[in-house]
Amino acid sequence: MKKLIGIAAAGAMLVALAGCANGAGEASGPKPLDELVVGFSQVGSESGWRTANTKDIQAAFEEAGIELKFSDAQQKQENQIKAIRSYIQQQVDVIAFSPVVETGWDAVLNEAKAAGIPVVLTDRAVDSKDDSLYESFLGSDFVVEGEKAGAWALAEFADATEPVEIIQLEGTTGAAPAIDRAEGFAEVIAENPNLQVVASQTGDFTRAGGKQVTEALLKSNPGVDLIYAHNDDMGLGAIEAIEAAGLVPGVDIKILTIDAVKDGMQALADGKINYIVECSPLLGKQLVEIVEQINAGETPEKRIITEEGEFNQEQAIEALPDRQY
Ligand code: GZL
Repeated sequence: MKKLIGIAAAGAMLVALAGCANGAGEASGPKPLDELVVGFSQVGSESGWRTANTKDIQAAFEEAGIELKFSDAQQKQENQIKAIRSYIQQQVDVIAFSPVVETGWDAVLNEAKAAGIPVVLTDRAVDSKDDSLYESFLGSDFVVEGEKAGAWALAEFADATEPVEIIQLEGTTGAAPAIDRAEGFAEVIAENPNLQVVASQTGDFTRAGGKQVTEALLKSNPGVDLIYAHNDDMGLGAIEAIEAAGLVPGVDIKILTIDAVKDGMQALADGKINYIVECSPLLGKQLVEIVEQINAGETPEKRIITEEGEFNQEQAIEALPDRQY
């Protein structure tokens, strides 16, 4: 029986990719863009990055004249699964989402596949072994972002003769950016055994989380030299905690973050953050292009990695006036 279901699901997906399925799994050929409906499940609104990402995606679909059904999961996987199931019920043409964590998606993605609805991953990845469950992944290479952060730390403390104590503020537990940014950073700093992560805890990508965790970890690690935060928002929370402790952020304790959203770049320009690795939230235009390709019966690239840079204080001062987010 299972085999039969598998064949039917595969058939439905093949039919669906020859232009968006009409929900009953029949190929209906390319639809006019103003008849397309896309269901999008967003992680939440936990950070400046997320706000910019949401705005950019909504604006891109508005501009393309494609209907976007949007749901905010408040960082809860069960809310994303509910939203995806609702989009399946509504027989949308494409489902796109940013998975809050890597695991636990196969069941609902198989339901979308059985319904003949193509799925696109944006921003974060899933750990599914079956990559037929999604058409494309569009987002950053978070391991590379961690490696870039590690390379700056190596250079910044190259002449250290004493151990360099590092506190790591992790993103959401189980989220691809948290897992990969930690992995890339650890790999690179291993080159200098003086650089030691003395404490690592999740601040859940929020400013409040970054502040709370930093307050606690400063007490148990008074000699910390560097805070490596997986995003600007937790780094901004760390600044508040450092100042509350009567210390000078960026001087007494250096701060290294990832994202490069406006508030983070302003803190970098002010010398309170020392270096930022960029992670672009501007995925809207490319997501629309992927949806248009699927609608036209074309096969999008499986993995589309966004271009991004890195900033020191001088570069932040220069970039700030034109910063889109
Ligand atoms: C990265 C994204 C992360 C950002 C955080 O692509 O998933 O989630 O780095 C955001 O700011 O909360």
